[in-house]
Amino acid sequence: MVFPSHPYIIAQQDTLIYRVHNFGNYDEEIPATIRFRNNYWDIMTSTVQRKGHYDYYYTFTPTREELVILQFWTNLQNDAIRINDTFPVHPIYIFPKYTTYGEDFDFTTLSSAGWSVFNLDGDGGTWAIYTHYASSPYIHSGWYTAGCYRDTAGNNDWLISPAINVSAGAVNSFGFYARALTEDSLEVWILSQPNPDSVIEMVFAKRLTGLYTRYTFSLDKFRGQTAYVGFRMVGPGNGYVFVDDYFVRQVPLTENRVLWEEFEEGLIPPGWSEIFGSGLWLGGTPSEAGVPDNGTGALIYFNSSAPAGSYSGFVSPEFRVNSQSGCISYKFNYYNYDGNDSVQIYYRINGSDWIYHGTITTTNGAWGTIIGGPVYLPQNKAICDIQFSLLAFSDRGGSNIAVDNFEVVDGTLLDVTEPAAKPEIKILESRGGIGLRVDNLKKGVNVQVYDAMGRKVRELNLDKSGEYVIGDLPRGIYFVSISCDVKKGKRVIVVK
Ligand SMILES: [Ca+2]
Ligand SMILES: [Ca+2]
Ligand SMILES: [Ca+2]
Ligand SMILES: [Ca+2]
Repeated sequence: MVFPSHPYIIAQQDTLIYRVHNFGNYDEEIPATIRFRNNYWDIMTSTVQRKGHYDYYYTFTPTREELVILQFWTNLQNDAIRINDTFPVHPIYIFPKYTTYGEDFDFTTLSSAGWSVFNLDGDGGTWAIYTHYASSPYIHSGWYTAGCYRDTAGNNDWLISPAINVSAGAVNSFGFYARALTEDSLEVWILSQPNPDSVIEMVFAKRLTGLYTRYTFSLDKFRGQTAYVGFRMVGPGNGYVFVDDYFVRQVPLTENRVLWEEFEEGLIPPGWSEIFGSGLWLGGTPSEAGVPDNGTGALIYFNSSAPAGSYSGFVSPEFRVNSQSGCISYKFNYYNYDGNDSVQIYYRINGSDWIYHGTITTTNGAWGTIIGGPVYLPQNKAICDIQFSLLAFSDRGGSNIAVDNFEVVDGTLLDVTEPAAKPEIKILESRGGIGLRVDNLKKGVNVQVYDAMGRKVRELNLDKSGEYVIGDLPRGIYFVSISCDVKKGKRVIVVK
């Protein structure tokens, strides 16, 4: 088998070559079977001449991020050596759409691919490429993986990636699969130079188990800079840590976009994450989501069959904006056929508390477009780090909520004029209740309080600035929704 187009990336056409050799003394017609994922094809090669070979080309265009199983075998009845007729099971990894660097560690050495290794503990064990063999199937894809062997006296071994030019004109992220032999610790750092002395930030520190797990991280706080990713094996080890199928993904940004996501991976996209819930936001095709095809491929959806009141946040990368306009706006495709399930839209600036910006419910049987904003940025800060969150609530109904083509722009998407002094509502914890302080109010606001089960427990309309207390609430966690765009407020409240 020959892999001329690796790495394999969603939406890019790929080719595999199955090469049938005939080492015998006679020309042969050789029946063969190809396995791709769980599909099998019986093929008859044209005549394979004695001492010659025949190339069978298989072309495909990947549509989701996944491990694909390949296998190939011929079927000569009278062959004396059957074992060499089968190409062993060979998993290839399909990288995300817009992968600009995909490393399966299968056809290279670490140094020739631009990776550097620092064995700072000075023992014999460090990062290298390890192979798959029958008793040690430690690869994620192909036959090889990067790995680090322990030393019982302690480990401080770095594997540092090639340089990443974190583009100001792209949504930048990286990801990888990692596991331990049994249990061992791995750290992941962002570096400014290919050297362990130049650490900027630790993004990951975890005791890995023996299962390969996908981890992804945004690089959009480093837009316009050069970064390196450093994998560090730490602590006394039990065996190996392995890293395979590392990638850098850079989604191009056009016009005034500052964030863009198409959700083509069939998984949580690189750099995005889920908070509060687990496995309630899912990637997939429209049919997997149970929604009509909107014509733009895969999407992300919220499982509304979860117990009523279940909720989960779907969080964008934190992305750096050097705003020309002083405000941002957002837009996405949305589908929610029926029920009492809903999505609350939040954003935050420079790591502030989450700020509520609106609630969307059903779309009456058709895909709709949600447009929000403008969201004004702090006037004294030209560069801001921004993040969005979609907090969805389940009604245990059958109709899921689907989202696609999420975009944030620098500027406005609608011709909306906002008042100069923005309304501001501060939410305060108050014994047995929730306190509100309201300033700069020009038109009425509607305030709704939900309990942790998603039930609305209070609603009030405020028409002037001042202080208010929503009292007589049992102890617990409450969500506070406010109907207009306000500057700052703490939205998740614990009543004691
Ligand atoms: Ca070492
Ligand atoms: Ca591999
Ligand atoms: Ca899509
Ligand atoms: Ca629904």
